[in-house]
Amino acid sequence: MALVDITIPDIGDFDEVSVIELLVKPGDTIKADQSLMTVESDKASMEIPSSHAGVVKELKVKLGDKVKQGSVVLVLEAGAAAAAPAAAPVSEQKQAAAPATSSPSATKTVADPVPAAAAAGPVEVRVPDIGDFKDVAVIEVLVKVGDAVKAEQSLVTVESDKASMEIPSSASGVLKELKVKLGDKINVGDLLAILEGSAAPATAPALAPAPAQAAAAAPAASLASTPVERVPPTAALPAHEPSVPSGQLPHASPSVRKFARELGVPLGEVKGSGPKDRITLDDVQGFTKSVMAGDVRTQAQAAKAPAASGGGAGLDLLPWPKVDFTKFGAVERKDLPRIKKISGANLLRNYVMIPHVTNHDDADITELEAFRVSTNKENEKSGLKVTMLAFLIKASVAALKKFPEFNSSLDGDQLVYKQYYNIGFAADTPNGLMVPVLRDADKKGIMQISQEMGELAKKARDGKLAPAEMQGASFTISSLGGIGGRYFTPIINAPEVAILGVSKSQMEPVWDGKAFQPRLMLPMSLAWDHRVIDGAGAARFNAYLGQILGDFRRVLL
Ligand code: CAO
Repeated sequence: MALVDITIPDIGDFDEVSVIELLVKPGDTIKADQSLMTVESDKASMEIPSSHAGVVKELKVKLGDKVKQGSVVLVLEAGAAAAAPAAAPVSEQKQAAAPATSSPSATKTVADPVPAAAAAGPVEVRVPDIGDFKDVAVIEVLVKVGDAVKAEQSLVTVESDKASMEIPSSASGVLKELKVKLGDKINVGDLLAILEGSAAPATAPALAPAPAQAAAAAPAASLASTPVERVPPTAALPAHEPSVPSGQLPHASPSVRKFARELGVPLGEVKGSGPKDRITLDDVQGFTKSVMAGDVRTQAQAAKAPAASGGGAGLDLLPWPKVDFTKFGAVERKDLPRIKKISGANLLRNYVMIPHVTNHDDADITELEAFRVSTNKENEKSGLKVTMLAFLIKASVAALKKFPEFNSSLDGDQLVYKQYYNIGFAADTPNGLMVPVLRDADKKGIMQISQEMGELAKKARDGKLAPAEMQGASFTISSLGGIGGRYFTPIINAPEVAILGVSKSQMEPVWDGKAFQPRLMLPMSLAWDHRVIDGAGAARFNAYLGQILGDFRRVLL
């Protein structure tokens, strides 16, 4: 088995190009013409093909190395196939291709160096030698009519499926006419642009004639451009199958790649806005801005900070602290009651999954409380006590009717508006929090609501609530008024979208425009799901509720 040095073939005018990607590794079995690595200049990127089939013995270059024509990049143990290589060794090709005699057709395409004296008239800029490539697409137009163009300034970017390159101007001047547009297919010698007032420098680039032999002798895989002196950077495009280990290379011109590399932007993560999702300079800039603004993270950043990586893949919180409490004093352990275990899991889910907001407000219940007390006095003998919560349920139904989204549930991208008004109310029981549901509150009077509530609350305390009596609520009220406190943030009982928390009312001085009046004020805390309800809606709901509680006759309106 012969060891063969694989060298960089003729790559045109490039003195040195950087190795930006290695596509094979020692031990790999490769075919003739298979891409070994990608090299890049500031104008073009190209893949370097293997001239032989065989097994990679040694890589002679690493990422970032500069290589040029003739550099040994790899040692290959040539296989049987090597006996009849698809491509002649590069050194042979070069010899065969070396004579810089122009083919007639190439000569036709050459824009000879323009003497400065003759530079005033229009100058045709043509597509230089682009090697074996035919019909490459214009994917970017980098100048516009009226632009002052310098010699060697890139005019357009063209791309095949194997490489991209920028086509430079062979002269300087003002761009009078652009002869190509996006999507055009171009070939060597095609007229690209007309410049006016050209003053081609003594070193004005001429287009490289493609040696006739090059095309004949070079294998399909070779980089067949053979530029002559003063040739602008052009790259022949290798006609070989790319072999990219992990997915496709991002679509971008060499200058964009260079720019991205300088900024440390991972091109594979940038979404291209150009034709065929090609990444433009603007895309790279936009991506950089987004990362800087914290709108997106690169995969590398996300890997370093998985907690904030998003994607909904869990909260990734710190582990719960494990403390040996006995180190600090005596302790007693008891199992969490069954209801607390169940309600705890529900509360946690609701707390974490719902974007809660709570609006606090006060309702003036001075008259309502007076009415409630007198009603209870009147009904003392019946034994039925009217509670403030019964009024709150009735007032809430009126507000739910006026603001129906509060009586809805989120189901995917839809809101389910309920036509029923079943009100859950939090009940404090020896076993923990339970939420019995008072059905069809809209169809019941205060007395009936008070009575049913009392029965449900008793059942809850006695642990006798049937599952059906805790289901089907469309809105919930949690009243701590009988206990105390001022405002709190209740947790929404999913899949409901709002919950009203009520705290202990107390007499407060309220300004009536002339003087402070003693008024009984009820603190209300309305927590709502911001996916469904907006702050303004919540404020209106609270205000309306306050109006009803302030004057219950409004329920009738
Ligand atoms: N402001 C001031 N006093 C109030 C009041 C309020 N907002 N609400 C009720 N009260 C008074 C009542 O007037 C009653 O006083 P009187 O005995 O002098 O008439 C006293 O507080 C007790 O009321 P109650 O508790 O018997 O009746 P209720 O309708 O207010 O409440 C129930 C019933 C089942 C909701 C209640 O017993 C209960 O369990 N509350 C706790 C709810 C809870 O735990 N919420 C938190 C959930 S989140 O963890």
